Amino acid sequence: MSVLAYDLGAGSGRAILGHLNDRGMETREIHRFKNEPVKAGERMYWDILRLHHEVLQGLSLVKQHGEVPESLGIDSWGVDFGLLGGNGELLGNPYHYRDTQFNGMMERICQELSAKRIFERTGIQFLPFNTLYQLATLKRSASPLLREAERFLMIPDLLRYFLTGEAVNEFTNATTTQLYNPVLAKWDEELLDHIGVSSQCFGEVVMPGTSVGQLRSGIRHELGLASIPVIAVAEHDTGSAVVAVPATERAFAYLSCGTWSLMGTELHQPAISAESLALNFTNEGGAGGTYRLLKNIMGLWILQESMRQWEREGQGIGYAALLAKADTAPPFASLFDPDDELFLPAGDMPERIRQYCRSTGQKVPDDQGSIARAILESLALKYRRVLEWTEQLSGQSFNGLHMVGGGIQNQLLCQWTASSIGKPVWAGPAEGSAIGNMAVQWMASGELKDIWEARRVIRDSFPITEYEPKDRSVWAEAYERFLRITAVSPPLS
Ligand code: LFR
Repeated sequence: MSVLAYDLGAGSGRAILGHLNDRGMETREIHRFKNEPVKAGERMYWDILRLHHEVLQGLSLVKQHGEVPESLGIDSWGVDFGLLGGNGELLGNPYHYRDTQFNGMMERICQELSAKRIFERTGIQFLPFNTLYQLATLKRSASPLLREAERFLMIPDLLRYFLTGEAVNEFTNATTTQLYNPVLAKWDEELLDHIGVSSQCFGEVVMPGTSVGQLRSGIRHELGLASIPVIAVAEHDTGSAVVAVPATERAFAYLSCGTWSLMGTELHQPAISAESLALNFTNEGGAGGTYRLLKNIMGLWILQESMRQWEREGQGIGYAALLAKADTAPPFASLFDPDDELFLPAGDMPERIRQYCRSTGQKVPDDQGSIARAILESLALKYRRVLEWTEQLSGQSFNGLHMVGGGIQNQLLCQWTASSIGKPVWAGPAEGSAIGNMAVQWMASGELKDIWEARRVIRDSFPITEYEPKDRSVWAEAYERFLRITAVSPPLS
């Protein structure tokens, strides 16, 4: 039985067809497209209509391949949204979470309400771009969008709405807003009241696996397609990725590695405590009654954005060539905290890294290889810090780390991560989010019993590469230095 998964990342999107039979799962990429943010004036937007167009394009390619999927699902990054007006039309273009208009709002709202109160109501980590702060910014700048808005939809909700005409909010993504109360199992009226946004805009929240409509007839006729049920999967890409972690043990640690690095473990209820607040961990909703106790780490964004900067300067370099240079650059010459807020907005990353190194009295990396090496080593060292915190918070100890997502194609990063944490890394599958997206569709149709059967089938269907730690003492020494340089302390303590 085949299903179609759309997985939209911050840089690109893909449509992947999955087949499930006695031999396991097989995937076939049908369509891959860019997802480039667009700057207009002072604002940074997502090109949402282009994304809708690419979704339709995917459907038409599926038809050309002679395939008829039994269902489809869409997952994407979290926090961002569109607003519908009274006539059901999209108001404006969704803002990109890295738009600088939201700067400073998290601090303001935390001062007004206290971080503790917000965390107790949501269990969600404090990131300056959470929907809570985006909406507060729009409200306080008297955005006309909020005056007209009647319906709030997250990015996959919105794309699903374009396909089906049904406006429904999905649970995993809803939790990323920091406006959803997992204890009360509903949108948090107190937080919405505080920022002055009407709770009327926020609809019913459905669980992953819910069937939420059929392709609208206009689309079916235009593309000559049969009716296809649209499933609300774990629509937050990280939620889908964690479904696809091929773990055997119930207590496992993962690192979902793409533009962001998301590291943590899976629980059955949110861990809302003074400790998780102090370490700024999150409790995002997952599929099958799970929660992800995890922390965002800035991830390969810093490397990707460095490559874009070099491109702008006419010094563009390919990924493989850059990693080869990083491999031969001097080790541990310059270390930095990837989660310093310096690295959040788009811009000249190599210069920001140099600035960080200057101000911490380190060697200033001047060539591409040294910069790439500094990024990858600093990420690997930060992973150790966050893995230790995950163990501390969850009271578990892990004998290795599962890495999923496109970032695992970076073998240097996988190896250095294993060396840094002193434990094996199991890397795979690379298309974690798309595969988790499919798994939820098969769970919805009863083809897969539950998340653990899904994980077993995934483990048997896709290659997993094991990396063993190397150079333990060198990495242990570097870690001590990393801790001193970055003085990595809980952001909210
Ligand atoms: C990863 C991700 C993270 C979220 C960030 C912004 O793609 O979904 O989980 O914190 O993007 O939405």
